[in-house]
Amino acid sequence: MDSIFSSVFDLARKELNKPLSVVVVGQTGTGKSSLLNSLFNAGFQTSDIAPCTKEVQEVAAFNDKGEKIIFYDMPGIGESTDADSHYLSLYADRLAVADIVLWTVHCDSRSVVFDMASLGKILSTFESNITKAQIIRKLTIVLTKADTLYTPAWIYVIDGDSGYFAPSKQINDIFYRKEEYFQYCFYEPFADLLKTKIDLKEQLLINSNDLDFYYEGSHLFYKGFLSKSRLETLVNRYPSLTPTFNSIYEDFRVITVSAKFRFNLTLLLKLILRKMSGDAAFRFGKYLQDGRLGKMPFKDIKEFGNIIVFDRHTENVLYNLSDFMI
Ligand SMILES: Nc1nc2c(ncn2[C@@H]2O[C@H](COP(=O)(O)OP(=O)(O)OP(=O)(O)O)[C@@H](O)[C@H]2O)c(=O)[nH]1
Ligand SMILES: [Mg+2]
Repeated sequence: MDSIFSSVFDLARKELNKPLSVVVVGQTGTGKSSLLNSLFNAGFQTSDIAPCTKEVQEVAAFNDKGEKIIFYDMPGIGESTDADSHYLSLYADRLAVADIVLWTVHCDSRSVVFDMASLGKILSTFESNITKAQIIRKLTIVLTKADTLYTPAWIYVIDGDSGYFAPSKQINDIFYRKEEYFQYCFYEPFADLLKTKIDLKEQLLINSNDLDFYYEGSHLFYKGFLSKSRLETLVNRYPSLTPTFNSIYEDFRVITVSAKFRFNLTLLLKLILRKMSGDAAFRFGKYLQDGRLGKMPFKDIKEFGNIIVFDRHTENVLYNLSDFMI
């Protein structure tokens, strides 16, 4: 009896000491290693040409108490059929135990067949629908390389010798619609598996047209994920449940980022910490302070001035952003 008790106790202690973990997966070249380099100076090798990361590698975010969140950078899928079957089984192992999974997709892509087939293969290794649903709930879809959408121009907001990038309104509108599109592609196939219990502190009369709600016994559940437009409708209709709806939306969210412009890195980390539940956002709050993850010195951004105007008659450079001083 004693030994059973102590082994249960050991397990519980192990579980408590287990660091939180985030796994970064997705097709080769979508910028997984670059994202972790921008977030935590991971120093991971990246490649402009060919599949790069071949082994799982890790970097940790520490707080002042020495607690950590481990981020695992995974090899990218899509390299070759043989490599993929090995990588997908690695993905399945890691997805089962991770707290959060970031699935990266190049923001300029619109094809989801390969990603969805890969996700399907991973899920098929788990029998129970409950496990499948748990894994889908861990997923956050990250649209990477947002800076590659650049007409009209991005805005660099300067404050002293540092600043941050913001997209123009037109690009922001494109991100909004892309996020809705990818959210639908990734989560809709699993909508029947996803349910969130709604705590009802006050009696709520659900409109009979709201088919995404249902009762199980005396408990009210929301079925599936929430799109941005559906979120707005529900918040207007049932304002007292705004925090609940926001959190359902964030559980099944798509977020657009740029490792190069450090765009939305603070929001991404905020989302990860919130999804981890408990007080992770408080414990690792130093990473979120004053938007520091999004800041870039002006001297670094000058190299992004990628248009040089050259006059062929005078053979002079008429315009080169990297020459500009402030
Ligand atoms: N413009 C732009 N390029 C990026 C960004 N992030 C990564 N890249 C480029 O995309 C290419 C691939 O980046 P990696 O970080 O090696 O991609 P990966 O997903 O780790 O690739 P694998 O390790 O092969 O799976 C490199 O040329 C990076 O410089 C970004 O935010 N913007
Ligand atoms: Mg890599």
